[in-house]
Amino acid sequence: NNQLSIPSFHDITYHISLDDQCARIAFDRPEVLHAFRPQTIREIQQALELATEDGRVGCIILASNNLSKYTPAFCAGGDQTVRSNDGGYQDGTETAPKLRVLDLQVQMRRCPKPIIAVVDGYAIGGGHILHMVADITIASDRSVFGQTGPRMGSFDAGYGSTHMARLIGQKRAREVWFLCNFYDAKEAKEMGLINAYYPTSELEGRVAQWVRRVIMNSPTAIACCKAALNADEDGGAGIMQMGGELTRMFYMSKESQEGRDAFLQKRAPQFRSKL
Ligand code: 1HA
Repeated sequence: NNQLSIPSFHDITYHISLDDQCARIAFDRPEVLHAFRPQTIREIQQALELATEDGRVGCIILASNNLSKYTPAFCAGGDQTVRSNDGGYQDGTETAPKLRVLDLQVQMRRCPKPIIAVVDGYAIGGGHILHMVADITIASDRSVFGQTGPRMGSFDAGYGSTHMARLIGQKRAREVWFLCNFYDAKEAKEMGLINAYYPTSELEGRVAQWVRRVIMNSPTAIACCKAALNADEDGGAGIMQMGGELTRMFYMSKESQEGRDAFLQKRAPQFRSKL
């Protein structure tokens, strides 16, 4: 019995759809446009780990739970009410101020399963970066994209800058950061920031179509494609990720298992390479 127990979350919701072999992690702070505090990020990290390890899950959705009485949003970035003067964000769950969202970005990149960001409304600041770091972004036509850091005293000089430039080009990335303009879904699609956008009423159904197409395909092939696409820009860390996928597959071969068995049986290995 490998049923995983799901912890109780406060700032997010976590669901698995067995029909679609899909986990849905959703921001659940609509009253602050899903701005994230350390607790929010910590919970997403836990949920992402659960989804990654759950053999029933082939695809992971990162979305938000909007309510009609609030402005629709995917995520309005770091919660500025818990931004400390000591170099990070700190709430009751954190013993020191940190930039925990950077760890989440790395976890999303290293997750071997495809992550689809579903953006319905504002994707701003650190929230905008999370959708960029996801593998695929599908948005509603009422979505708004942009960075605000240089306007309110912040910046992301990691993926938020370098990956953005890979997505939309150097000139456009400089415009996004230097001017802090906001862009609608049509502009975001033209720039290459998102894969597709649909009327809000159709979003859920369209996302389900994308998910069904993804889960039809080989999870190992997808994991290796993701690792290779990451390796192209992640340097040594990217090669490590791709190398890890290779090692995992090698461990499944008779040749590799002979090395382990010979060691355990204290004899010389008899390798028969099939290559
Ligand atoms: O740059 C980083 C990082 C860099 C390196 C490493 C780590 C990083 C981690 C995080 C970040 C950042 O995310 S910096 C960027 C932080 N985010 C922002 O600057 C966006 C702030 N929000 C807005 O500019 C506006 O809310 C909006 C343009 C998205 C929407 O405007 P609108 O429709 O007028 O709504 P608004 O009334 O402003 O927002 C609704 C409620 O949500 C407000 O609360 P209320 O007055 O009703 O009590 C508002 O204060 C709250 N809210 C929105 N965004 C945030 C927020 N509260 C806290 N933090 C927020 N980010």
